[in-house]
Amino acid sequence: MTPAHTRTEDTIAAIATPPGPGAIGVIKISGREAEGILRRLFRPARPREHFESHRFYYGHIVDPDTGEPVDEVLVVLMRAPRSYTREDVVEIHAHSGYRVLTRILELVFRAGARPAEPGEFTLRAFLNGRLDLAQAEAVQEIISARSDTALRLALRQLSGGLSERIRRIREALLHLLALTEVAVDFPEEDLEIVPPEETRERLRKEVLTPLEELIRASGEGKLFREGIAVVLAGRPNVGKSSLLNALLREERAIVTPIPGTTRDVIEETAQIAGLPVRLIDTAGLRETGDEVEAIGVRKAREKLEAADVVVFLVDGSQAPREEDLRLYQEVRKRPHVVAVNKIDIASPDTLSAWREALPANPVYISALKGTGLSELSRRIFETVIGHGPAEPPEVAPNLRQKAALERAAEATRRALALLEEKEPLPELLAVELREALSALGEITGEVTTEDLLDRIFSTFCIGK
Ligand SMILES: Nc1nc2c(ncn2[C@@H]2O[C@H](COP(=O)(O)OP(=O)(O)OP(=O)(O)O)[C@@H](O)[C@H]2O)c(=O)[nH]1
Ligand SMILES: [Mg+2]
Repeated sequence: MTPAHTRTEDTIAAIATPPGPGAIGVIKISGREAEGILRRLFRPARPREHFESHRFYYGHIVDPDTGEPVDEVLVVLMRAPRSYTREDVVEIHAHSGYRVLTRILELVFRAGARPAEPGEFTLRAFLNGRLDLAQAEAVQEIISARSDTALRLALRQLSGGLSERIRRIREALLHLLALTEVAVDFPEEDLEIVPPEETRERLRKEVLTPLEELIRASGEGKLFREGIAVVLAGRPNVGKSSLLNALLREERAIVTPIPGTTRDVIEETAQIAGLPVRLIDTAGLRETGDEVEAIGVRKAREKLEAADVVVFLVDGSQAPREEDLRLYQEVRKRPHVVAVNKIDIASPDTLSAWREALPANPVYISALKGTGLSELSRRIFETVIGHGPAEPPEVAPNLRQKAALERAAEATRRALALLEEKEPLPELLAVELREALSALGEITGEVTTEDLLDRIFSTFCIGK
């Protein structure tokens, strides 16, 4: 099939709301036939010749062949260019039932539209210049945001936060490229038009440093967007499930004084300092003859391997045992926080024994009473981010954007290396600056390929 972005002449349509019964379901139509299709299928409650843009009209969708009403609806026509795609857009707000919506959609197709491909509405918004590529990607990120912070980051990207920074870096590069090209064209003048030190200084300050900041922000942004996996591990009965419940503020896992209570992996999502966290409670780690528990222990070890952070829990009311220390050797290979639990019933003796037994600086908590939990949260945050809870980054490039930023940074570093030489060749310098520019162009979409567009928009849902 020809890729969607080469068929922008077509009028496209799709159901824009999630499937399933609900109060309203929306069918979206975009393209030059949109208004014609509306006129063929919609019978307004009061007959009218003209539809004003951006106004709701009440009436019925009617099968033009039989005259039979299909549903009672509200419709709105948004004339180009004041619409999401910058084309004429019609929305039909019908009742959300599977059969109702598919019947209306069939009528819309019969009247001249074709099914929209995933992300095709947003693709058109991009092709028609309403959004740049980074903003188009932000649309998808808004939809899939799983925390308040992720949502805020995506909204900022949609309103052009990232694009603006890229634009500034590109401008600096373009300026330096222009100067370099003068040097290529008038070699007798040499690079002396601009002394290499000054070019170097500007490249570093206006290009490399901002690029490196964005690359770093991308790493943090990913954590805020996708969240982290925190595994609660330790011997049986140390209070892992109690801690899970305390952090969730809900009785999610069964807690009993019997060692070996949890046998399966329990996962729940919470937020720690704005970070979406998957909390994973596991079976207490021990040798066991019980077949079911043994499977649980195996699963717990698998989870340990995949954790972003392990909270290694010990029972502070009992003296350290050799098993604890052995388990700790396992855990310490992973990013971890040690938590000494049950401090509400621990004696000073056992607590100081723990202090000596463990090399790491533990957090003292009581899962039962809820003490020490904010300190524990802070330490979890620190372990993954490398510093304490702070404002998430202003903008957070995604993986695709990060790869392009890294290419641009590499080219900039090569340019800087060239400028270290005694007589830098302007031709070579220009090559690197152009490479950096083209990498940045891929982020906002000045430079695109069919492949790139397909890759980005095929991850969208249909109707967006
Ligand atoms: N006093 C006190 N008791 C606690 C604390 N945390 C847990 N307990 C008790 O310790 C016992 C075991 O708690 P669980 O949360 O089931 O322990 P677990 O680590 O999940 O145990 P397994 O699932 O068997 O591995 C229960 O009786 C809890 O009430 C605490 O901070 N203080
Ligand atoms: Mg448990």
